[in-house]
Amino acid sequence: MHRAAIGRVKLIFALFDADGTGYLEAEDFELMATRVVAASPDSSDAAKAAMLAAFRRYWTTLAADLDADRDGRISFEEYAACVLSPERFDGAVTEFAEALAALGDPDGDGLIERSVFVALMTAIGFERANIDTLFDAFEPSDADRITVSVWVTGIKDYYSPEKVGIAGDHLVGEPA
Ligand SMILES: [Ca+2]
Ligand SMILES: [Ca+2]
Repeated sequence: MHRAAIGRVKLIFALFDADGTGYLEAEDFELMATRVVAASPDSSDAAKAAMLAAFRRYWTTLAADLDADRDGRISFEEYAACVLSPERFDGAVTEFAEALAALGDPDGDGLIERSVFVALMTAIGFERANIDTLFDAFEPSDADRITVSVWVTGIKDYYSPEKVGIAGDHLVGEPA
């Protein structure tokens, strides 16, 4: 696997371990869902509920497929196996991507302002400088907005181990 994909997997594991125990557990996903929803005060209750459901589905999908030793938590070694069969996570990742991007578009015009993007990505735990670089890589309009569909695609690319040279690699923050 390409180094960039390994970097993406390491970073997302570290961020999803929201409580810092060194393992992914159901509590991590509840905690992160709470943070992300709190960062989107203008979103509808339905959009917030969809985000929470997406986090929970993502966790149950990971737990069902990757918890090799069945201890109810996922170690990094267990998580890294997700790159071997990414197609098994397509549905959960798509639901997650669509729910997150929808939170970024509370007024439903299909566009996401930089400030909203930064708030959500900061809630997930990414570095501010990397968030801005990613937003720029999505080629925002003159009004500094990106489309919901560009972000959805960007999130799905991030989780695709075969993808190299993608915008999401800016999040990993290795020296250029
Ligand atoms: Ca944890
Ligand atoms: Ca385990």
